[in-house]
Amino acid sequence: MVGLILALDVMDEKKAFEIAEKTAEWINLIKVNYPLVLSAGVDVIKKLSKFKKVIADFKISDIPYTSSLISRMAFENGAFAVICHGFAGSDTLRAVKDVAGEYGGEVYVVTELSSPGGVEFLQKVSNSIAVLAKDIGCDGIIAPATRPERVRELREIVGDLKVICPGVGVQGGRIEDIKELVDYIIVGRSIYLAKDPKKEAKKIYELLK
Ligand code: BMP
Repeated sequence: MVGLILALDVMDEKKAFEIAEKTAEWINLIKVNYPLVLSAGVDVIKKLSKFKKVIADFKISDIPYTSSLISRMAFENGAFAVICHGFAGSDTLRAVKDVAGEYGGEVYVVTELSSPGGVEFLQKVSNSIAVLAKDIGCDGIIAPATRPERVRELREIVGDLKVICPGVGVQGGRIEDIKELVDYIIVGRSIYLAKDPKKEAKKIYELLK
């Protein structure tokens, strides 16, 4: 079955806990990004980990040294995985992977963004990024639910690496178009902006069966 990752891009810690608690039964993992970490502090990762394991989506894309410091912050504070940008290159990916290895953590690599701008630059190199992620031994890639044909091609490249797809719901991606190709989907606004986040998470969970 495809897993459901809740993207908790809210700015208020209390609200984040509320939604995590309400939806915990129907989600597999939580993903935090800058909006929550910058407003609540990096220890929010540890606090949320009591509900589900947390992926730190810092889209790491700096020089290797700085990237390794960012990765260490994520893992020291309880993350089980980090997300980095593949365009930063093999040295950065290796640096992030080395740090992850010290913590038994995982590394996921963005290929092309799910937003329209993802085709402007990233799409031209996203197949090569997927090859790199596989060669370096990362745990998986982030691929765009908004472009199922690209998810198919990227899946073929990475084989049994995990494929995680954001872009379902508000961005226009549809579960039925990618379900057979992916390991996890990431859903944010459709759940945390819903009147009843628990009901919405359950609805999405059922669609993933
Ligand atoms: P939403 O379901 O509200 O569109 O949120 C999607 C989440 O996935 C956001 O946290 C966003 O940063 C992330 N994301 C994305 O939407 N597209 C990508 O290509 C990569 C991402 O990490």
